[in-house]
Amino acid sequence: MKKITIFFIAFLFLFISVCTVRASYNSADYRVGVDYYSTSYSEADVFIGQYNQPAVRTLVLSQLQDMANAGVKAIKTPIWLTGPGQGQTNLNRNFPLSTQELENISQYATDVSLIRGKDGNYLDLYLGFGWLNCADYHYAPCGGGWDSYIVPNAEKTFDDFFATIGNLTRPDGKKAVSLAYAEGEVIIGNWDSGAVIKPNTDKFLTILYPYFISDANKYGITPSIYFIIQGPESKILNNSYKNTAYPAINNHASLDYIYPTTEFMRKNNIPIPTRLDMSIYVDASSSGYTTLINRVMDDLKAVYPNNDIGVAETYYFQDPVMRRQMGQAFANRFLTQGEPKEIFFWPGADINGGSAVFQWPYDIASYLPATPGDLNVDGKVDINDYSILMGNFGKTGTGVVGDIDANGKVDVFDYNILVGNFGK
Ligand SMILES: [Ca+2]
Ligand SMILES: [Ca+2]
Repeated sequence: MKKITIFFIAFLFLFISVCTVRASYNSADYRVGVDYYSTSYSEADVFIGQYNQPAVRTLVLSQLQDMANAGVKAIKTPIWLTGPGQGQTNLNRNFPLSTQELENISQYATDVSLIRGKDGNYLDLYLGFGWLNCADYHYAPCGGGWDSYIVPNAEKTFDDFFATIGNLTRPDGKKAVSLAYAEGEVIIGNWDSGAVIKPNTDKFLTILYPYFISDANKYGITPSIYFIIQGPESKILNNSYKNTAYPAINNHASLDYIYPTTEFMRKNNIPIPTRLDMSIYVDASSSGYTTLINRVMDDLKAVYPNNDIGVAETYYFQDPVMRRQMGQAFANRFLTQGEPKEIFFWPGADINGGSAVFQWPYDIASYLPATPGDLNVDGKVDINDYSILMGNFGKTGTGVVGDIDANGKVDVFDYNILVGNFGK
């Protein structure tokens, strides 16, 4: 009798576990993209200004196809406004954009729109502006400052840009450029010293961003800006964080830049993008990226329960182990919780001290969802993963390695997933 009961309970357990294996987020719906602006890691090879050179265009096209073949779903390309007369390097673009630059952007968007991925999908293309030198609205150093220089040149830039790319469509009828960012990493707020972190961001959001939105809407292109989450593990995991000005982010230190910014937008009736996009540059020391990324996503979910999340930029570590850990931390979070829906990594010399030499092609696989149960993210589910799971069996908490279904405990449900994928 006893034996039968135990057998029955075990059977019931297995039955329930089969019925509840993971939340139903499909790995095919997860979108990995690249912040792609240069044909190498170097700013010297930023391509948009040289796109009318056949050799540059050919190289860009082959790299785009490589990325699409590797599973990339979207490309995000920044355009840095700087000039005129600012020593036109490959990075710097005129402000407003020149006719040649607009032609290059149009040709590039058209070219991207014809590239298909391995699933037959067309690539989504996002374009966004960066603001440097004369175009740097934070300090408005040129030609009479904000009102007589920044505003008219920015408005002309937006008008010309949307008139150039606004009507381009892909073969499937969708927009060649589906989303445009007016600016990235916007911050309303002060340093601890009291100085404003990014001066004139309030003016940008109240004057220029509504103009940008209006232009984008004329063409049915999604207008957006993105925010930033950054900091060391000691900040992100600080459970005694208090913010007297914004108590809504008490114990959510990761939101110390984004929340004051969205509050400013809300109070000034500036549309907040329905999908909140942001750079996520957090630095693990001892806890690892799974814990850190889960914490950031938990903070976002607690404070912005109704918004989808997109990661506009994150690290492309030179170290392949770290790279895979962070890529998998995002992918696993999507598979279990449905967010973030999309991440872009930023390959560039500004990461890890500027001496990085990245081999082409980019390591896309580390960012794509791995087989559930591949706990040490080495590309296969084997005895090593089994040992990790057994070592953590019974442990509870957020982001414990082995909690494959992210229900807060390493248990028989996780065991069944791992065993079911053993050898894959
Ligand atoms: Ca493994
Ligand atoms: Ca579990």
